[in-house]
Amino acid sequence: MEDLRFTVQIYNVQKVVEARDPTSISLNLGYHFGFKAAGFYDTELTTDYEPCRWSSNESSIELPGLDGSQGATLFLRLRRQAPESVALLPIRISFNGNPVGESKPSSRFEVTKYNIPRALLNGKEPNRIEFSCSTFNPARLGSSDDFRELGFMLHSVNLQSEAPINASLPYWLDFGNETDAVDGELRGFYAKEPVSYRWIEPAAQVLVSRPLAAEPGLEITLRAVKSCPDPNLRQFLVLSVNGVDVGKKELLDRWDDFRIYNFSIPKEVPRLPSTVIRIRVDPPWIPKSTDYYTDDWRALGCGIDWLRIGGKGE
Ligand SMILES: [Ca+2]
Repeated sequence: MEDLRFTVQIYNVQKVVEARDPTSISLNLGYHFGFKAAGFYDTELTTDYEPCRWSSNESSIELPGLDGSQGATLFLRLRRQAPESVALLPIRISFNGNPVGESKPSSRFEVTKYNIPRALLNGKEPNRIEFSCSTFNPARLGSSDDFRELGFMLHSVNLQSEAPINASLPYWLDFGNETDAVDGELRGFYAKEPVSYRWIEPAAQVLVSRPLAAEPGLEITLRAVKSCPDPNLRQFLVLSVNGVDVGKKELLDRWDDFRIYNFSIPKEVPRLPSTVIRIRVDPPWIPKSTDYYTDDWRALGCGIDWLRIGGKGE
């Protein structure tokens, strides 16, 4: 069988919990240089310490082949930052030589996505993404001593097959990973913690650009931890998939003791082109100034290490 996915991370060996996932290809430009890329400057850190690479006016990346029997979604996490006097034209994006869209990123990193019809996907040959954009030269504008021609800042790229999620092609998302916000569009998540997980707000959402297969017996598994360290405050994890509740489980551990929670996906859950998972913690932990447990005053749902959708009991 052809591979549908692999994820590349080279700087944290611990997080490779599962074998290669064949349904998507993820690339973090900050840390990974294994794929052929042209027209990008060396890695640097933004003022928010996010790794990225500036592009020049023409740039490209070659990703490996991805199963061509389904279409795919291309996700880009990028931003653009230029002096106000610079008129920025949209970035033109093509895929294997065909235009697939334009991007007008803001000055904050945001994820944009593009539909890649299956006719454009290469199964065995590399898939080439090309960017074309206007540039500016900070030194020439007198705003710094940087003489480079700068286009946009790219953080990461993900090419995700639209193959339905089933027992043989599960979906896997590692929170706290460098590309997690691209691999599953995240809402209601706080910034990554250094040890590869994220806290959520009282409610959060993961949008997966793949449908659930029609087959029965699928389940969602999360590795999570309770936020409130006070054992007298009982907190429950409440999950819904595509708007249908799939269960409520008490969060049993605290501090650093993550635990695995399973939720069956009933057949009543609609099968949609994208799958929306809503995660709620009831009640959330909203620390009071008198709490001696913490110096963290955020409203916290729970901590989540990873999420998986696949066959039961694997
Ligand atoms: Ca993790």
